[in-house]
Amino acid sequence: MTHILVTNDDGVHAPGLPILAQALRAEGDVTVCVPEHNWSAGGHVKTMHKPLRAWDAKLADGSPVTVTSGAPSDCVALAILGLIKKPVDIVVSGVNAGPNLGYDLTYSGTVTAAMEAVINGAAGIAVSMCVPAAAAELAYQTAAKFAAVAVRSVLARKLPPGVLLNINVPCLPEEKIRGIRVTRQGLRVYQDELVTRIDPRGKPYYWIGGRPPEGILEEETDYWAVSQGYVSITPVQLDLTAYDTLKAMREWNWGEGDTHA
Ligand SMILES: [Mn+2]
Repeated sequence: MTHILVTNDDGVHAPGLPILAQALRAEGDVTVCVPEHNWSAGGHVKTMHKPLRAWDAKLADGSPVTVTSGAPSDCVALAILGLIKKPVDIVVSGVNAGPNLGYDLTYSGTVTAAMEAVINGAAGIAVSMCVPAAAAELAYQTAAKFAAVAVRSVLARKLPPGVLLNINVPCLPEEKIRGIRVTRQGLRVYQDELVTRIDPRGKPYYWIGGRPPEGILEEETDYWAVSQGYVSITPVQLDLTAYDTLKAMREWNWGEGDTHA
């Protein structure tokens, strides 16, 4: 039977977590291993300079969960390297409270957990929901349903090595969702600004604040798809090489070091 590891970056109390785990129980054996607190925008972490702890707990619905003191990517590594005894076939990370579009991927704990899966030889799927609304339980269920669809497709078709799926689901009632769009990564526009304040001892401290990011509405991108009411599924590769630039750079003059001439 397929063994599915469910993790997230919003921590053990995230509303999307038990909903995702429950939806995936129809697809295989589900083990849940998550961070104890919220790591959103925590990026890809490998904890190397302090020990990690892990303990058993229960999710809000009473189902078992292994909680760790590490990051989402640590949870995946811990589980696959032996904390969870049964070999992991596929890691599903989410359902994240908020989208992971465009350059968000480089910040995302949700997506980097799926990257860690791929690095460790399992399949990886990240699932995010676009707007974390207060009464979003139904929307989480819709997102979890699409995660199950993606798990079935990935198990049937297999992804190439080094490739994971990044899924974003609009926060809409299921009947309003127009279907699945396979997309490319789009462009985010961040509106960050530095907020400087003074602490009670008279020293400055800083927040990176600003309005929520927007995006460029280019067709067939992740940002475009969710803005049009589609579920966006983007295949993402861990090979970050800029191939067009690589080709061009071999034509540059590298002086005495040139081996391409
Ligand atoms: Mn998050």
